[in-house]
Amino acid sequence: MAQPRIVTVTGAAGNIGYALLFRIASGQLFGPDVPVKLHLLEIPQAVKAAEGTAMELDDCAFPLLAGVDVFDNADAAFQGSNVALLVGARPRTKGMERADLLAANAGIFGPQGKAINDGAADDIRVLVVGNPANTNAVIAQNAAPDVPPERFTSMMRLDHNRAVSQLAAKAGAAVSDIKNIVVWGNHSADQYPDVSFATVDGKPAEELVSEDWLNDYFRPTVAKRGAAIIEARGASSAASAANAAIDHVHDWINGTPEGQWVTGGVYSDGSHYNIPKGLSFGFPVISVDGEYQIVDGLDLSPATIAGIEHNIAALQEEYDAVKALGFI
Ligand code: NAX
Repeated sequence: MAQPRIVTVTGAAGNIGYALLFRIASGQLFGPDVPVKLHLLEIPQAVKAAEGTAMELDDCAFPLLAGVDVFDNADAAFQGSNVALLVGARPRTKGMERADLLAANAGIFGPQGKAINDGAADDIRVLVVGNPANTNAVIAQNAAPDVPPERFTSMMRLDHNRAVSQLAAKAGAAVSDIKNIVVWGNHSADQYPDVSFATVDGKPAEELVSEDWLNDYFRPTVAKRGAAIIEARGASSAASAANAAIDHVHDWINGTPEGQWVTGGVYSDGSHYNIPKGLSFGFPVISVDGEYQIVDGLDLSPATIAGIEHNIAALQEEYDAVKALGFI
């Protein structure tokens, strides 16, 4: 059997972690022929819970699972990692200022980025899920100067999947008939879900849905879906977030289907769509030979450009704030 791939999952005892780990162990991240070894990273208070999850993983007797180790130390947890899923984060609590939130998360994602820099495998691929995901990815990436910046990504795939599902329902089409939606920008209510280039069973989506539906229902529904889930379930998205994380990494490693893009929160090198260098931004991406590439040269409508500019402003403000605080 092939050498096991090491996957480090932070926040392993949390809700998303619980929805994620069993699917990774069953082979859904890399594919059905690749064994995996799981490294679970938690804060000391949650190590016991993570150990309980590790026991359950053992009890599944997954043929592809080559082992599970639990850590409360980032340097050890990222040693030899091929994939890092950074899920654990500091949530915003009542009365917390944005600067405090960014600082608390910099205290998590800075050291984790450094541990990845110092100990992960050369092919390390990082997906940041913990919010604010885009800026946490920037913090981790800046703490890892020896890792190519494109290896640090942020999760926009849940927003993408939500957009696909909404358009399919409206068009009365199968999800598999929807192609080339993109959600530009930030995993927040600022995001700009865009169907300008989308097709439904080969037909342009904009011929099937009205401008009013797009403005009044589609975009706000996709952008505020996380809040709607909390309202309905009394808890935030967990299985759908885990599913999106698996989609993101699976496609990164195994490639996107011919002629189709997905949305990825990826590093901006400053050369695409006037997005400033250094941001982690939701772009249309394809994956070729194990690397996400930004789909370039799309002819953007004025509305899309305005949506992108709004997201640049929001993310640049967070970027400038963490820079001013000395975290990058
Ligand atoms: P939970 O609160 O259930 O779990 C978080 C876990 O992270 C806890 O077990 C905690 O002990 C652990 N943790 C905290 N600091 C840590 C550290 N320094 N090292 C390792 N572990 C640490 O949250 P959950 O529902 O699992 O959500 C996790 C994160 O995903 C949150 O930040 C959430 O906002 C974010 N989300 C991001 C989404 C996206 O699309 N980008 C969507 C879903 C989700 O809202």
